[in-house]
Amino acid sequence: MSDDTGGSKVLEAVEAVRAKARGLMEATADRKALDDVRVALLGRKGELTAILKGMKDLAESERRKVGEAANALKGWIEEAIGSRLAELSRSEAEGAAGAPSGGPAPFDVTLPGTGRPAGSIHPVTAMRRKVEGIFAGMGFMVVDGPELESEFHNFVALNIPETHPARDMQDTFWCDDGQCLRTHTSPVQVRALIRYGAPIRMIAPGRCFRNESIDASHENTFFQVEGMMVDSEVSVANLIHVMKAMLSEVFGMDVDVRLRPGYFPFVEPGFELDMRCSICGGQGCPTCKRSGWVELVPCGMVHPNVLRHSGVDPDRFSGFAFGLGLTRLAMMSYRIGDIRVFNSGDLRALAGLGSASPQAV
Ligand code: FA5
Repeated sequence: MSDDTGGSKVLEAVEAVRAKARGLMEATADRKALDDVRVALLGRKGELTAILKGMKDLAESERRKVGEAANALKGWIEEAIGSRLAELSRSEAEGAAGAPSGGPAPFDVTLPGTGRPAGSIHPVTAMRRKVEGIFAGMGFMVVDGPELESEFHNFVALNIPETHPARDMQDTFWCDDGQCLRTHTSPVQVRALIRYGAPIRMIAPGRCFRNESIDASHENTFFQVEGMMVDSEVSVANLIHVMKAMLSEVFGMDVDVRLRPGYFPFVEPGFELDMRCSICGGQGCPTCKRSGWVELVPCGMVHPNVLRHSGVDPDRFSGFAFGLGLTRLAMMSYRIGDIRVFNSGDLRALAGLGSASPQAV
């Protein structure tokens, strides 16, 4: 005979409470709802509490079985409430972060980006590229030389021996090993002649250095473009033609220039080609030292001694050379009144300059 005093029914009730508890907990949307579930199941008048209280009416043998099942369910419910509470706390925290009134706004992929300011080509680089293009069109090759130069290439081969007064005009920075920061791009004339021989048409853009006082038109670091054409019948007429062709290409129209005699130990005869100041239109300003003219292209016919130093026979070949002040050309072209802007790193001064079209004077 069975001694079932209702224990199997109570076990069924325990399982029914477990199923109900699972459903209720999954449906809870917040802490308050979860607490209500806890009270409904485990509170003083809760369903599981009622089962536990009713155990006293069961037979001894059933009480233990039902007790174990009911206590296991109690443990399960408490654990389930704990994990559901953790889930609810996490989503509440995420909701607060995304709420318009607290924390950063939620990420919206449809909003326009904040954008990054686009960089631009430095005006000196833009001008160098333009000049290279112009000379390439006239059959000149573009060559490069070292910024740290030997005394031979920077001075001696250019007809400026150690005691020559012309050295005073190009004071520079010397290394212990006798090399110097080149004062001009002219040493590349010598290097190119030694390497390629004559006939030759070349330009050599590059950085130069001088130890001198800085003002609106003088920097200790600036750019030049050296140019040279050596062939069997090159004359001053060729020099003038090439200079005018280059400047009118750069400025997009005929520019006002003047030639005056100039002295450089490595050319004979030597000239200074000046351009009417585009900053003041020739009225006089700090950039042109109030003269209305900016010294732009010193030039001349290559001195026979330079050809000799470079292994070229001056009886067979002649040529012209020039040293264009590239930084000053960029100043004129982009109407930048102070050379110090170029090395200042001030983006307000440089932004967009290099991508603008060069201005006619
Ligand atoms: C020379 O440097 C010669 N090597 C040029 C040359 C080459 C003459 C070939 C004949 C034949 P000069 O010292 O004048 O010359 O400089 C040439 C140009 O460089 C100047 O006209 C000027 O535009 C620019 N320049 C010179 N010094 C500075 C400086 N401190 N800051 C900015 N630009 C400078």
